[in-house]
Amino acid sequence: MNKIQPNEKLNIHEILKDLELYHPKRRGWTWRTIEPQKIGDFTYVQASPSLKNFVPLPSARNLNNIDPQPDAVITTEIASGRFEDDIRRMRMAAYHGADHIMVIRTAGQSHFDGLLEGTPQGVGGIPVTRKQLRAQRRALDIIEEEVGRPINYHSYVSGVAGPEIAVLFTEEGVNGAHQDPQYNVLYRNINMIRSFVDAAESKKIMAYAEMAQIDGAHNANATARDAWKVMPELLVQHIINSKLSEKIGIKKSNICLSTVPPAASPTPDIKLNLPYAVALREFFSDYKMRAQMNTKYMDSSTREATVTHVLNLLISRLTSADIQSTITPDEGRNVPWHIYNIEALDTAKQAMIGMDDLLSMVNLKDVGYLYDKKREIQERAILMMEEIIEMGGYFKAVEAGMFVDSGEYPARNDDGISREQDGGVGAGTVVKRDNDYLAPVTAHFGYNNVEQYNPEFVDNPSLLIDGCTFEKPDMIQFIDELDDSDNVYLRMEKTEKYRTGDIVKPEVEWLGDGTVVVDLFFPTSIRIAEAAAIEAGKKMNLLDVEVIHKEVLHPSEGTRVQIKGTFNLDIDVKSLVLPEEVMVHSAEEITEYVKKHHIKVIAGTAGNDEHSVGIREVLDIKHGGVEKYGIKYEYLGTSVPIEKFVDAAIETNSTVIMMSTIISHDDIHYKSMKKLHNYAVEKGVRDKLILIAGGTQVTPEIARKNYMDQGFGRGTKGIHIASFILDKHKEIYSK
Ligand code: Z97
Repeated sequence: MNKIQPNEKLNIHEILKDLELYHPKRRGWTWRTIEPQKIGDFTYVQASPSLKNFVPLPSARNLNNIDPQPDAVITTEIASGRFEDDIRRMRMAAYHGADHIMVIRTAGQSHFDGLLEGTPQGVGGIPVTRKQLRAQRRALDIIEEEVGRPINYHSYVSGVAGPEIAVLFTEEGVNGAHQDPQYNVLYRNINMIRSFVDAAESKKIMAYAEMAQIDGAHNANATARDAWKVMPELLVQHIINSKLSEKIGIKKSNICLSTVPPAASPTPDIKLNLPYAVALREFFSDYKMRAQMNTKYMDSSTREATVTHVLNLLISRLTSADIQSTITPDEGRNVPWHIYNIEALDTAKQAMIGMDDLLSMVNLKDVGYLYDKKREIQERAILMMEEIIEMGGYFKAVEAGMFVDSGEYPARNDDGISREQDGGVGAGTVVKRDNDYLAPVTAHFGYNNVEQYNPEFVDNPSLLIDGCTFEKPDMIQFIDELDDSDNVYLRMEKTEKYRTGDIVKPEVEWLGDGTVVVDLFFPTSIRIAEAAAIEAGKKMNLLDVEVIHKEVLHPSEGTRVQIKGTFNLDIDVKSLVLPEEVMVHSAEEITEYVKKHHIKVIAGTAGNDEHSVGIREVLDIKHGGVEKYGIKYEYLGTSVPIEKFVDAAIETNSTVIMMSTIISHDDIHYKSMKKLHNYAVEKGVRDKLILIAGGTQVTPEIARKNYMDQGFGRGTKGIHIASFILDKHKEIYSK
C-alpha cells in the first residue's frame, strides 16, 4: 500500500497491518522548496511549488482552481485522542496545504518516567507510542506521495522520559519536536536539574536525527496575566534554549524559535507585536522562526480567532516566518473540531499568498516608534540576562520567581512561577557517571568512557556492538498491544460500519460520534437565549446539548448561540436520493449542434434585481459562457420585467430564456420563475421555449418545481447550460 487515489479512502486496517516490519524512509526535517512561481496570470515571489493533489481556496473556482503555495512550512495540530481517526484528518490537512503535522500528547504523559506502548485512547491528546508513531508516519508516507510534498511529522520531547522519547522519535522517523527544558520546569514542575540533564541528552539525539527543534518560550505569554508584559522575558527564554541547543550540536538552521505575537486586539495589536517581532528577528537572525498565533486572548468566537490569526500573519509577512503554525479556536474552546483545523490552514495559505512580496512595497521604518520600542524590548531583555547572571544563574533565578511575572521587566509583581532546585517531579534522580561508565550507543551526551574498549570508536560508540537501533532498525523491539481493553482494534470494531462510507453519521471528534453544531439566534437577552438554545437543541432530538459559544448582538434585542449536540442516527447512503449529476457534452459536440440548429437566447436579470455579474459569466465568450459554443444571445440587462423576457423571445424568434435571479428574499426568485412560466403559457409559446433560471441561491429541483425546464445554482459554467440547451432542444424539436 504505497499509492492512493483521491477518490479512495485510506484503509486504516491496511496501515496497521505488519507494522512491526515498517521503518521510516527518511530522517530529518524538510523545508519547502522556495522559488518564485508563475501560475496562470500571476507571479508569486514568496512561494513554493504547487501540490499534485489539493483542495484550493473556495474562490479559486473563478481562477482555474489554482492553489499557489506560500514559502513557509504550514503546521496543524492534530490530536483527538484516537490516532486512527487523526490519520484521516492528516490527509485532509495535507490537501489544504499542511506539511507539518504536530501530534499533541495525552494529558499526563510528561510525568511518565518511561515509554508507553500499544494504542490506548488519549485525553486532550494522543498517548505517543511506537505503534501510534509508526502507523501515522506510515500513513504520512502515502499522503506525502499523494500531495507531492514531504510532510514533517512532529511531537514533543518533554517530560521525565524526554531522552527515551527522543530515541523513539529518531527510530520512528519523527521529523521535528518541541524541546525546551524551561517548559518542563515552569509548566510541568519537573525538577530543573533533571530537566536540563535530560535536555542535553535529548538535544544530542535530535541533532543526530536532524530534527527541527521548537522551543517553549511562547508558553510564557499564554500563561502570564498580561501577555504583552513578558516580551523581554520571551527573548531571555529563547536565548537560553537556542544557545544551549547550539552548543549541544543542533545546527542553527534546525533551531526554530517559537514566536507568538504577545498581544491581540482590542489592544493596539500591531503597535505592540511588530516591535517585538522585529526585536526578536534581529537578535536571533541565525535561527528559524516558527510563528504561532496568539491563543491567550482567544475566546470561543471563530471569527475573532481568525482575525487574530490574520493580524499575526501580517506580522509574519512584515518580518519572517519559516514555519507558520495554525492553531484553531479549539485551543480557546478546548474541543477538537477538525473543520477548524482546515479553516485555519486555509486562513494561513490565503493570507500568506495574499500578502506575497509585501516588503517589496512597504518598508519598516528604522527611526521613530518602531525602532525605539524594539530597542527598549531588547534592552530590557539584556538587563534581565545580566540580573540572572548576578543572581548566580538560571536555577537561582527560577527559585526567585523571575519567570512569568506579570510585571514588565525590570518592574516585578512578585507573582512569577517559582520552583525549588531540589523539588519537582524527578528530584534527586540525577547521578554522576562512574569513571568506567559506558553506553555503546550513537549520539550520547557527555562522559562516555569508550576509550577503555576502543579509542577509535570515540565518535561512534555504538560500533562497539556493531551498531545500535539508529543504524540497525531491525534491532528495535516492537510491542504491539499491552492492554486488551483499551486499544485501536476494539475502537475500530465499534465504528467499523462507518469505515467504508456506506453508512454515514456527522462527525466532529471521532468517526461516528454524531456530533453536530447548530447556530441559533434568539431575539432576547443572553440568559434566556442560552436556556432557549439548549431547549431548541433537545427539541431537534439532539442528545447531550451544550452551549459552546454565545455572543450578545444587543443586550435585549438578540443573542447568537452556538450549541453542540449528538445526532444519534445513521444514514444509509444507499437510501439517499442523490441529485442528478450534471452531464456535460464536449465543446465540439455542442458547437456542431448549434451550427446546424437555430438556437437563440434571451437573457437578463429578473424583476428589480440589479446583479449582472453571474449572468454575464455564463453568457460571455471571455468567461467561457454559452457564446463560446456559437449560441447567439440578446442581453436585456438588469431589472427586466418578467413579461419582457417572453415578449422579447417572441419578437426575436428566440428558443431559450435565461433568467438570472440573484435576490432570494421572500423566495422572490422562485416566484419570478412561476410568473415567467405562466406568462409564456398565456402567450401560447411555452412549448417552444426552453426556460432556464439561474442564481447563487437557485436549487435545480426547486426551480423545476416552479415550472422551469432547469435551474442552475452556484458554480455553474457556460458548458453546463449549453449542454442542457442541447439536450432539451433535441427533446423538443425532434418530436
Ligand atoms: C505549540 N500550540 O505549538 P506535554 N514542550 C514544549 C511545549 O511548548 C509543549 C510541550 C512540550 C502549542 C502546543 C503547548 N506546548 C501546546 C516546549 C506544549 C508539550 O506533552 O504536554 O508535557 O508537553 O507550541
